[in-house]
Amino acid sequence: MLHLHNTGPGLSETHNDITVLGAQRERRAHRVDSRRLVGPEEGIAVLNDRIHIHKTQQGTDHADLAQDVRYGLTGIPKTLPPKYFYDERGSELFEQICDTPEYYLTRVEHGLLQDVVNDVVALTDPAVIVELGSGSSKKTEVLLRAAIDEVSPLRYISIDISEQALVEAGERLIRRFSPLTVDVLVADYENGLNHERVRNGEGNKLFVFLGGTIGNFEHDDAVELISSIRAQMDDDDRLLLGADRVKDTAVLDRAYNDEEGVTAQFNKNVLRVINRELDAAFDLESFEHRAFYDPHRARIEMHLVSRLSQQVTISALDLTVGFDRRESILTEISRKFTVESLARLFREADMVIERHYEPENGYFSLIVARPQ
Ligand code: AVJ
Repeated sequence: MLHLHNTGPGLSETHNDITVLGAQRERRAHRVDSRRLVGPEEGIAVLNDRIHIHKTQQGTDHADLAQDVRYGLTGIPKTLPPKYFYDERGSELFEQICDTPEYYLTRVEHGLLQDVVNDVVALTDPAVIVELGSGSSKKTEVLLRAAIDEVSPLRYISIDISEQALVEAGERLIRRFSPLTVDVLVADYENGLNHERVRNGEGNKLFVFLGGTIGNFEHDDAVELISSIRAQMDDDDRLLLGADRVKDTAVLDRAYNDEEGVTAQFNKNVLRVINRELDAAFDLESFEHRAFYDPHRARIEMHLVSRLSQQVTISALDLTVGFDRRESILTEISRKFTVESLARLFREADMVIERHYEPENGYFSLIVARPQ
């Protein structure tokens, strides 16, 4: 039996997916090498007992997309929120970006985490790990491996809007780690953080926000997000945050303009999502990918630039959007930090930096912070 904690209306729409996922899990579970599992009753029951999937209706909803797209494409300048990149295809493309030679972030963060993880675990001694924006949870394995021990059970709560990536990762993790239980929250950050699974539960919590995704938020929004994490923290809880650093412009520009063009496809994927979900008529060929580092604002800006003057209809919104030639949509900002800007960020969120780790080249930061 798959445990389903519904926290919103409209479950019937998604209920079928969940059932199918359960069925897949059972089929796959037969292939699990039972020697890798601990306890007398191995197999499906144990596996299913250790993973719980929770869907919150908000944040993954159609109405949100419609509202955000209308707002973003009727404003000046035109913008779209980056969270809509990540449908199944977009999440796969992002995984591919991480493997490009130019995109150093994932590799540098992963290596740094491996170097410091024992120190982080000794310092934070977590019973529950709550991860925001976990995606495929690959880096999290490093943390789980270090945090898990045979005596005390470890709970992993992953929060992401990309359901497919999340459930696959959860299944992988319960097979790989024991005793570990997994709660998958298909939700945006706000709804995920307010979920009863996050609010309740005993033992030290370690909140985790990796990958440099904090850079997607304008300063004030980043302060607000960290403050809302802080609002869920007790004195002994900690936040582990990864942030990309200001560095040579050429290195940054390259990371968002890979030779193979994976980032370009990822960028255009948001138009596919809108075409599919809102019955729109974006011609992907008529937009080009543009990403550059703005040193004054210390951020990458990623745009989709219209190659020509054109009108695009979005049927579900009853809307036609006009583009001038070379007019662009800002699809993502990715802010880059300094030691000082990070200190300020945490200070404004009423938190204290307890550890600040960086590799020798200073390319990336991992920070452990606690409530003030
Ligand atoms: C997942 C938000 C950290 O900003 O570097 C990668 C997304 N965009 N290439 C980033 C992204 C283009 C990525 N984050």
